[in-house]
Amino acid sequence: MKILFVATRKNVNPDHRELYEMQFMTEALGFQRSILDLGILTVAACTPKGVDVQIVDEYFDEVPYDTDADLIALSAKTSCVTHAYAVAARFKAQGKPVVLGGIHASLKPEEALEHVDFVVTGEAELVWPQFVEQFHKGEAPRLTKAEDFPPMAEIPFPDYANLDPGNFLFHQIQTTRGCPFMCRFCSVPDIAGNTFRFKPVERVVQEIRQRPKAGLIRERMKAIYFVDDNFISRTKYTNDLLDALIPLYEGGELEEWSAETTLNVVRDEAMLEKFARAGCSTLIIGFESISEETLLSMNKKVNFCLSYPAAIEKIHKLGMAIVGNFIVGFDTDPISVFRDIRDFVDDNNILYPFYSILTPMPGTKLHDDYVAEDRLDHTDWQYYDTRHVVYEPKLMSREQLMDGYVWLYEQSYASDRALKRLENYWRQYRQTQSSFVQHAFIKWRLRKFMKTGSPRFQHYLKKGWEILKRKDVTTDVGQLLYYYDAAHFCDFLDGYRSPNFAENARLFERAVTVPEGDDSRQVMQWDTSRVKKTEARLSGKQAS
Ligand code: B12
Ligand code: SF4
Repeated sequence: MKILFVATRKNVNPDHRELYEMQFMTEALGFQRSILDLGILTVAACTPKGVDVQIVDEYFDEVPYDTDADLIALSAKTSCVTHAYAVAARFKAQGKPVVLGGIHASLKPEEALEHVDFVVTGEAELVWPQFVEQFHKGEAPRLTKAEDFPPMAEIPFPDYANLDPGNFLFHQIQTTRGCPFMCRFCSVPDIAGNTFRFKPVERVVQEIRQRPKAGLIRERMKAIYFVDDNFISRTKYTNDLLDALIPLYEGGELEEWSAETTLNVVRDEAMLEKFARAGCSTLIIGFESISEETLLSMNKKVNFCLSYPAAIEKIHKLGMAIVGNFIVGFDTDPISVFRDIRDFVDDNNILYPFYSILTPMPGTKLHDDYVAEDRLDHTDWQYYDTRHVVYEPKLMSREQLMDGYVWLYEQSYASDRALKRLENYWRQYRQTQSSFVQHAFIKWRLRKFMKTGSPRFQHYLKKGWEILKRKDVTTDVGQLLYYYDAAHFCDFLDGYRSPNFAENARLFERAVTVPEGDDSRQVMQWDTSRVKKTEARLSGKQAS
């Protein structure tokens, strides 16, 4: 028996972009893709021995519709499910049975069954081997539900057998699953459960050691991405893990890495120092909003640990950069939100802001609220990708939300102020300078892009390179390359501007942050008594 696993593309149109795909940067460095689909590689690894496994990643290869496989296995998050259904339809038309698993099918199994022959919900480790055997005997039920979470020690290492490690930039590793917090916009507690589960530290170490290597030079360009929802799940576990990572990093067995954490990471300074010593170069942090009212209305109380600026400063001082996730379009977001976030990012030298449009994903409390209020424009899932507006916001128009999102990216990445932020960051915090060889290599790789993109991008390319030549700052060509990538992404985003973009942009600049007499949206006020006040005010609001 043979199973073909297909990791489907998010965007079927190759001209469409996502910032996290880092298309420009990966191409410049000679990789084909930034990040793989860890889910499908993990399911492939759970397949019983004796079954032939072929994995095709649509980002690297065409889907082989003429395959001799007996079963086609697909995985999809909500925003890619529309295309996954189309791929399934083509296979089904040829009489090939298709099974779909992953996040979207787990949240919407009945819908998925209208498009595929079989659906397997939940984490695959325990149920997939059983499903494959039943399928082999012709006895597989159309819907199989994983009733339990698998023991973390038994999660197999992802199956990289078919994949050339020289083709992808980030090697992904998961150390924990689940999250006990209940942020209204987030699918994680529903999907992965509301308690933390931990992979034994020794198994993580083994997974790091056994990862497929791309050769000496390419391996040095790669980085590890810990995909946990919250890397600082439990202090004891995180400390143990960091203690194990430090010797790996110091011994050259682990390259620089990034991880997602909450802002609480700064609370324990000794632990924060261990992050830096273990090779963490970038912390990915869900700030989500700079308004306490918004955070409370979304139940993101985990962010009320310290003032944002103080927390950011602590991370920067240890030489780590920040990917700051911000969401726009909350009901409490006034039109000034775009300028306020932009200024906050610049003032605090957040190196890599990542902006999303609020999207009520299925399975979240937010989704239930929008359905109850009949506020969703549609459920065409391909647009549930945080890059499209799928509802009418309360304090601005749909068009302004879209323009504000595009404007934020432009301001933060494709403007002179973006390069200024990069320069400020380098001046204040960068400790090591990239080498002459790295500069020369990237310059050589960039030569084919020198005449591409908009005039704005061209100006940016030149200006960035000038800063790199400066002797008075500690520069990093890799970070500049990321800025080029994001500025290139902005060229693509320009296609989403409304005809009123210029007018809206003027409005964003001028908008009043705090309406007179209302200090509830004062930004960066995070002391406990204040939070309590806001909480009481909000519950009063809800009660009335
Ligand atoms: C790492 C990550 C990313 C990475 C890598 C994504 C990728 N292609 O793998 C990047 C940064 C690129 C990313 C991007 C996005 N992400 Co993301 N991401 C995650 C994160 C933190 C971990 C995912 C992961 O690797 N898990 C580890 C693997 C092993 O788990 P898994 O994929 O779920 O697979 C298991 C099961 O689902 C099942 N399974 C999976 N496939 C199959 C197939 C079959 C046949 C079977 C039987 C079973 C099965 O078995 C697997 C093993 O147990 C999750 C949070 C989470 N806990 O899931 C969010 C998450 C998946 N992302 C989310 C979102 C919203 C996005 C973006 C839209 C964000 C954006 N602003 O652009 C994009 C969309 C990406 C896309 N369309 O592919 C949401 C998805 C919600 C939803 N309903 O789809 C999540 C759940 C986060 C959240 N807070 O809600 N993401
Ligand atoms: S947003 Fe982060 S902290 Fe909140 S529930 Fe999701 S994973 Fe947990």
